Amino acid sequence: MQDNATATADRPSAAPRHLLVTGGCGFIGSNFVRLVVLEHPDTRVTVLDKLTYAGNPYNLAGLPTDRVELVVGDICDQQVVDRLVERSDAVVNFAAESHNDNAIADPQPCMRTNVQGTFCLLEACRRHDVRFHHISTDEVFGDLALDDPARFTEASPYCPLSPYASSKASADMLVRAWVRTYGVRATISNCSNNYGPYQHVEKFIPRAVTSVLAGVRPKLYGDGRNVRDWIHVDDHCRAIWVILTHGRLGETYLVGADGERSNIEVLHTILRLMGRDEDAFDWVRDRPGHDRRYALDAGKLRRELGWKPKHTDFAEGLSQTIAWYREHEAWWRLAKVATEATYAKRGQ
Ligand code: NAD
Ligand code: TDX
Repeated sequence: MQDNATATADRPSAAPRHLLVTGGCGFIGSNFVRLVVLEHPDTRVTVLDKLTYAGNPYNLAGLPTDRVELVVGDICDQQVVDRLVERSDAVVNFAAESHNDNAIADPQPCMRTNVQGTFCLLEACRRHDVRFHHISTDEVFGDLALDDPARFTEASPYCPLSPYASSKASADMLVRAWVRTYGVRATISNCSNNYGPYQHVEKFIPRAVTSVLAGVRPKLYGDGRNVRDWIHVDDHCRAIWVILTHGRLGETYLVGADGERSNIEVLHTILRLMGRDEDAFDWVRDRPGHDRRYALDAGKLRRELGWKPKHTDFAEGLSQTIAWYREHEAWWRLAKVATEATYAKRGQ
C-alpha cells in the first residue's frame, strides 16, 4: 500500500517524519522500531522507555543512531512526555506492564503505567495536537467458552476479567473519551497473543523454549486447554504501521491471524520441534481467574486497509523463533534465572 493513498478528512495520509515510540525497548515495540527504521527511510524514531525489567536497550542494537534515539524515561512523567510529544508528528504507545502473572501478584505498577501513563500521553497529544496510536489487547473483551463458535469483533462489549486486562480496557476508554471530547486524532488496535524474537522469557512460548534449552521441564498451567489466538509479531507490527498511516481516526481495529490453539497443543509443537517427548513438561497450579479462550475477527482491518498476515504457517514461525532463542542465549540467560526464581516462589 502506498503511504499517501486514499487520504480523506478523517484519514491520515502521510508517514510520520518523526515518530515517538513508547516502550520501544520491549518485545513488540522494538520489533516495530526495527521495521519502521529499515522499511521507511523518511521516518526518524525517538524511543521513550523506562527500561523496566522488560525493557532492554540491546533490542535496538545495530539500528542507525542518526535515525533512532533512546530517551530513558517514564510515560507517567508529564514534563518529559510533553517535551517529546511536542517535537513529534505521531506517538505509538507500546509502554505497559504487559504480564498477567505479575499484575495478579502486584497490580500497582500495571495500573500506574497502563492507565496513568496513557492519560499523560493523551494530555500531551491534546495540548500539542499530535496523532496518537494506542496498542491494546484482545483481553479487554474478557474470554469466550471453548465450545463457543463466536470471535471478538470491534463491536464486542468490553468485559475485562483480570487486573492487566482491566488496566488496558481503562486506557482504551481514556483514548475514546479524548477522541470524542477533545478531538484527539487517535486510533486503537487490539491484538491477540504475539510470538517471535525478543519476547521476554516470562511469556509462555519463550519460557517453554528457553526451559528446554536450559534443560528444565516447561510448565503448563491448569488443564492446558486454554486457547490463545497466536500471531507473529512481524504481522502485528505491519498492521500497526498501516493503521497509523491509513486508519480512520477515532476507530478501533482488531489485529489477529486466525491462529487459535490450545496451550497444550502449542507446548506439544514446541517439544516436537525441539526433539523432546510430548510429555516432557510439568503441570503447575492454574493462574487465578485464567481467561479460557481468546479469538479475534480481524475482518475490518483486512477489508478496510488491505492488511493480511504473512506468517501463516505456525510451526514454521515457531521453528524460526526457537532458532532465534537458540542463537541468543546471552540475551535471555540472566533474565531466565530471575524469572524462574519469581515463578518458583509463586508455585508456577
Ligand atoms: P513488554 O513487556 O515486552 O515491553 C514493555 C516495554 O514498556 C518495556 O520496554 C518497558 O521497559 C516499557 N515500560 C514499562 N513501563 C514503562 C513506563 N512507565 N514508561 C516507559 N516505558 C515503560 O511488552 P510487549 O509484549 O512488547 O507489549 C507491548 C504492548 O502491546 C503493551 O501495551 C501490551 O499491552 C500490548 N499487547 C501485547 C501483546 C503480547 O502478546 N505481548 C498482545 C496484545 C497487546
Ligand atoms: O509457563 C506458562 N505456562 C502456561 O501454561 C506461562 C508463562 C503461561 N501459560 C499459559 C497462560 C496463558 O493461557 O499460556 C497462555 C499464554 O500466557 P502468556 O504468555 O502469559 O500470555 P497471556 O496471559 O495470554 O497474555 C498475552 O497476550 C495478551 C500478553 O502477555 C499480553 O500482554 C497480551 O495483552
